[in-house]
Order: sequence, then C-alpha cells, then structure tokens
Amino acid sequence: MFCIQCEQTIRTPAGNGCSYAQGMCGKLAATSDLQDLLIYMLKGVSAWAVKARELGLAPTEADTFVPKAFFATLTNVNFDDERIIDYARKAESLRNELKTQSIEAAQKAGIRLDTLPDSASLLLGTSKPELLEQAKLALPNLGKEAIHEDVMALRLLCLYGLKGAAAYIEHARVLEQQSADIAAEFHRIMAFLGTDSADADALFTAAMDIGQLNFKVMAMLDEGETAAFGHPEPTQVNTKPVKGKAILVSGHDMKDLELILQQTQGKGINVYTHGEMLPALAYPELKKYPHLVGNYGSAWQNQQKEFANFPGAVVMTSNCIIDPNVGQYADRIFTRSIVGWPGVVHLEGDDFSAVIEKALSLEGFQYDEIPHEITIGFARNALMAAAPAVVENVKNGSIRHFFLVGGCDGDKAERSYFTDFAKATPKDSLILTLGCGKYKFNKLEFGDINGIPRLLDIGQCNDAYSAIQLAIALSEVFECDINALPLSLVLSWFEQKAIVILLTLLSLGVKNIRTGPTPPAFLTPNLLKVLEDKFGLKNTTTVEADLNAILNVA
Ligand code: FSO
Ligand code: SF4
Repeated sequence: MFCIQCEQTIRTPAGNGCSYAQGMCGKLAATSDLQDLLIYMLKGVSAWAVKARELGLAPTEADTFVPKAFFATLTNVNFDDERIIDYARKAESLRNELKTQSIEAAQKAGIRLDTLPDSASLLLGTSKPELLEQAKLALPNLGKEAIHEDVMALRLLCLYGLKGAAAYIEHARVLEQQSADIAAEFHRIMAFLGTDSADADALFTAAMDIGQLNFKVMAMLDEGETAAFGHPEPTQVNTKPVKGKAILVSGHDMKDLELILQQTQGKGINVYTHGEMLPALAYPELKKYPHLVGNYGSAWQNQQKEFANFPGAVVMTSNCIIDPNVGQYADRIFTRSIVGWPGVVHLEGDDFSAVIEKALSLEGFQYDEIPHEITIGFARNALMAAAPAVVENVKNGSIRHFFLVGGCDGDKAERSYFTDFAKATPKDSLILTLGCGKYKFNKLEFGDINGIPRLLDIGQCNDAYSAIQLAIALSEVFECDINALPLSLVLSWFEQKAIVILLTLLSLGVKNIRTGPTPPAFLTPNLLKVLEDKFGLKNTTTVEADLNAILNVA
C-alpha cells in the first residue's frame, strides 16, 4: 500500500506515507490497494466520458457515479473491501458501455478516436487476489524512482484535491443539484490525471482548475442546502443530553437527517447531531422538528468514546468514520451512502426503520443534563444581515480584525494550537469558524462587540463558500482587494476536503493563509516554497509569533 493523503499519515526520516500493513487510520493494505484500483478504473471511465461528450453523447450515469465512488476513497470513509470491489466492477461496466457507445458514435461521424491510457481498457480479474495483483498498477506513487519528486507531489495534490471536490459534488447531488458543465470539467481533470502527466506546469494549472471547479461546486451545494432547508439563522443549540430514546446523526448529509426526523416523528425518540452535522440545527426546515433536541459530543476523532457512551443508535452519513469495534458499538451504528465498515449494517434507500427499531430497543438517556447552549447559524445570509453593523463597527474602530479559524479537527496534541489561537485573539476581533475544527473552541465564551457575537459559526467545511462571500462583500464595501482586508485565515487541515478548499482559496487569489498543524506530507520542500512565494502560504508556528505577525502586518 501507499497512501499519503491525510494529515495523520506516517512520517519517518526514511520516507513519508502509510506504506506497510495498515495506515494510521486503520485502513488495511488490501483496502488501500483496492481503493487505488478503483481510482484507476474511475480515471478510465472519465477518459471515455470526455470522449462521449465530445461526440455529443450525455454520459449522465458516469457524471453521478465517478464522483460518488471517488468519495468512497477519502480518508475515514469506506473500509469495506467488498463495497470497494463492487464500485470497481461498476466502473468497469460503465466504462465499457461508454466505450461501445463512443466507438459507435465516432464510426457514424467518421471520426478517428485517439488512443486512451490503459485505465480506459483494463479488464478486471475475477477474484480478489487477482484484483490485488492488478492494483499494483495503480499505486499512486508508481514508478516514483523515475519521476521528479515535485511532479509526484503535484500529481498527488491534484489527485487529493479532486477527491475533495468529488465529495462535494456528491453532497450536492444528494440535494438534487447537478451540472453538466461541472461534470464535464471534473471528467476532464480526472482523465488528465489518468495520463500520468509529468508536465509540472500542466499539473499546477490543473491544481488551480480544481480549486476553481470546487468554488462552483460549493456554490451548487450551498444552493442545494438553502433550497432544501432554507437559510441558516442564528440559533441557540443545547449541547447536553435530554432524557429519552435517542438517535445520533453524524457526517455531512442533511438529507439523511431530514428523513430520520420525518420518520421518527411521534415515536418518542430524540435526535441529536454530531460532528459536522451540528450546523443542521440552524436550518429552518430542520430545526422546526421539536425532537431535534441538540448536538451531542464533538468532532469525528472523539467518536469512539462519544458513540460508546451514547445510549442509542448512530448513523454515519459521510466522513469521518473510525473503527466501531473499539468502543463496542458496531451493532448499533449504521452507515449510509459511500460510508462503509465491514460487518456494520449499511442502509440504502430512504427507509430508516432499522435505525428506529435499534434506538427503541436501547435504553436512551435516563435523565436530563443541565443544558449548555452555544450559538450557531452564521452562514451567508445571516452574515450579510449582520454586515452593515459589522462595517459600522469596523469604521468606528470597535472591530480591528477578522480571523477565520477552522477546518478539520484531529487528535494530535499540537492541534491545541487552534484552541490557544482562538483564545488569544484580541477582544476587538471577530472569529469566524467552520468545519469540525470549530470544536476546538466552540463551547468557550468569547463575548460580543456591541451586540455582535465574537465567535461566528458559519457551518460545515463546505460553508467556506459563505466565508468567501462575506470577504467579497466586505472588500466591496471597503473598496479594496480581499487581501487588503483586516482578515486572516488560520486553517486546520486533516483530509482531502480541506485540500480542495485550500486550492479554492488559492485559485481565488487569497493570500497569506496559515495552515497547520503540519504541512501535507505529500508536498515537497520545493513545492511548499513555490506556494509560499506565490501565495504567501505558511505553516502555523506558535500562537504568539503568528498573532504578532498577523496584527503587525494588518
Ligand atoms: Fe471534519 Fe472529517 Fe468537514 Fe472533513 S468531519 S474532517 S474536512 O471530513 O469534512 O470538517
Ligand atoms: Fe494513512 Fe491517512 Fe491514508 Fe489512512 S488515509 S492510510 S492515515 S495517509
């Protein structure tokens, strides 16, 4: 196996990356290899989807399937070999269909098709050992000895960035948002990656194209979420348990949460959000359900303890899942969509009765805990509503600086940087936050500035879109470039959604972003230097040094 896609990857002086029997996330070598083979096959589907489009065909099934199956290979998403193999076989049959249709269409039109990479024609073996043998072709660092390390780093940056965009494409699709233009651009880049290009400039351009693509995807997802559930509004959320039977919904997929809320009405079950589902509590069409009682627990990395202590059923709608056997709750956790863990019940379709039955069979919370409320719901609309007051306070000197502190959470001790950073921000500054990284400080008290809460929770990681909209609006009011605003981004990263959000920000020209706790291990010192020179991208150092640097510069 070779996997280096997330922040917790194994780093050794001899070489970085998870490359032995198992990754740090628990992914076994066979699973990792099968995921590589799946990605290889998906590149082949995309190559034919590009051809099909050129020939006037509409590869709509590939438009849906490729991003969805690609999502299954993100960190902490799917550990189930059989499901990965099913995706690979589906990719093969879809690719073969597209190939046949494209060849026919080309013959009719008298067009000669150029040769496509091997992934466009590989026939999968019938047994798992055969597939594992074929997976050797698909290792992401295949032939690394002969490839310049910066080229390899750029390939991985593109691969992991596009993976993040694929996840958001699938999140948008669930909310009935799809775009043929976005799909075409996605396949174009995926097919390009399938060519194993060694052209550093072309790869760098592709990385920026992925960022631009993802900006459109986040806009589409924002449209899907607000059309389905209304605009988030500032909302007080209880973070303590309430007496009664219980279901906990984690991950990002709010459509699943809505289905669960509908199907649990009148059943005496309380529904809680966990991790990245917290922002759902601010959407009018979700918060209207009285049995959506609050948020339980914190970010994904604490789930083994939090799910173990939760006396009800748990639904994992998307990333990030970790081994449920450790906390002995594998018999009461359910996976959805692209998520998978061997032996855990996977639910397809809209029927959650298995979850409801499980919740009813469990004891639930025996008593109410004293409520602790936090405020959420400052996405695009609420931020824009607050913008005039914010502008006024900037003009009269009450607000000196804006910080966007957020991203992914994780369990490394160094991540306390983000708690300390938020705590150390000056009292005349606002802190915008998003992603599960917010749990590092979202239960702390930050007070307000003339009635404006100092801590503004924008939402999920993809709601970076709202933060960008606010920055654009402020730059228009103050008639300056985004980079001239008193705004600093301090982002925690963990997995590939964060990589693509970073690429989005860079492709929009946002400069001087700080990321931590460590630089991606797949980037080389040269490439990090290029990113620093071009975009002012820096790694976090110490809270004191970073804050001094930021505030002196501003
Ligand atoms: Fe967190 Fe996991 Fe949203 Fe990520 S739950 S780490 S960036 O998948 O998706 O912030
Ligand atoms: Fe290692 Fe991260 Fe890959 Fe898991 S996802 S194998 S921890 S690099």
